[in-house]
Amino acid sequence: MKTVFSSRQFDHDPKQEICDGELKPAVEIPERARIVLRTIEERGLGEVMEPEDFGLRPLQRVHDPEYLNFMESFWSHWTAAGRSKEAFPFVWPVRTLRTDVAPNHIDGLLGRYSMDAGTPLGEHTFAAAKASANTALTAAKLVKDGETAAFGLCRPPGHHSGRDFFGGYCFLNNAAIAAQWLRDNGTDRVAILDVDYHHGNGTQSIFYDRSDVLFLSLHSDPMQEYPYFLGHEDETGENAGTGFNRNWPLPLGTDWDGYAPALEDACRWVQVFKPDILIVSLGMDCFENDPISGFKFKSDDFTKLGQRLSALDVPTVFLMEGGYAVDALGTNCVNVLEGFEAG
Ligand code: OKP
Ligand code: ZN
Repeated sequence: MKTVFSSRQFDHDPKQEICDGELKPAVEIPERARIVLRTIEERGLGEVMEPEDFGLRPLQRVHDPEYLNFMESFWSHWTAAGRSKEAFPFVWPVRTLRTDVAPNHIDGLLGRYSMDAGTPLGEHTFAAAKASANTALTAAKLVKDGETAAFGLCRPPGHHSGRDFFGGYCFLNNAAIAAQWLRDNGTDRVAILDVDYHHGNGTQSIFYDRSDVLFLSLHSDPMQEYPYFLGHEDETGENAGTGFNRNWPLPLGTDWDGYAPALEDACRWVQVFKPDILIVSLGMDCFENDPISGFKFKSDDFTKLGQRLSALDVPTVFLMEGGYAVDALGTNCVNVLEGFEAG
């Protein structure tokens, strides 16, 4: 299987994040990509190639132009306000506050275009996020042009980012951008299966009213896990998209035996939908030793996941999302991809 990655993706290098009432070392770090690259090489998964530059157009098909302008100009506004370190939002337009007027001040704009205070934004963040989106697009193109599967080593990840906001370590929704690009380039039906430990709220929201892109997500129950405000079982789509969104919220402590029946269910939905291409939002944070997560996958379970997806017999684009047990991340990720190839 071919892997796509750009060294520009290393340039988003956050130092700290707000977590548990403290500033802690960031977990969504460049080392995540390094260990995956090293394991791909060690295990001979296949060629690693640079992404093509698809320009702004595919990003504009998913994200709000004002949001993209904000991201593009963020660092110059931030430094003009006298700040030099990475930024965190701290005020949001919640119920009773106005969203119909955009403030001028950078602190107001940070709140307008974000969902949480846990996602550091630095000088090179948006350049890295664009490279990550190009990685996703290039992997999608490989599969559209006939590869059985391809791996986009995306980081920063994408699935929490919506049409006009960043959050959950995500700035551009790589899976949504790839899905929309496929739809715009001759692919009729796209399914997105999100197996990251966290619900893919951004991806769900982007396709919620559409029947041409099926969104399926298995994740930790939002009653007790980030992102808390989306990902329940009763969210099944709206308008034309009614019935084209499915969530499997699972309890803390879920292991492979608890996960497998939900995965079977999701696989049946894929089979009924008959996508031309499947996009897998591939998080490895269901791993038992993940520092911020609460599931109990062993490394071998990731192989089983890959094998089960392979049995769907659909051309598949794997796009990396989360996974923060850095030492095991390469093994767990390549286990999925090798499991898919062997299955
Ligand atoms: C991104 B992805 C822990 C804070 C957790 C958000 C988690 C984002 C996960 N104190 N912050 O889905 O892996
Ligand atoms: Zn996650």
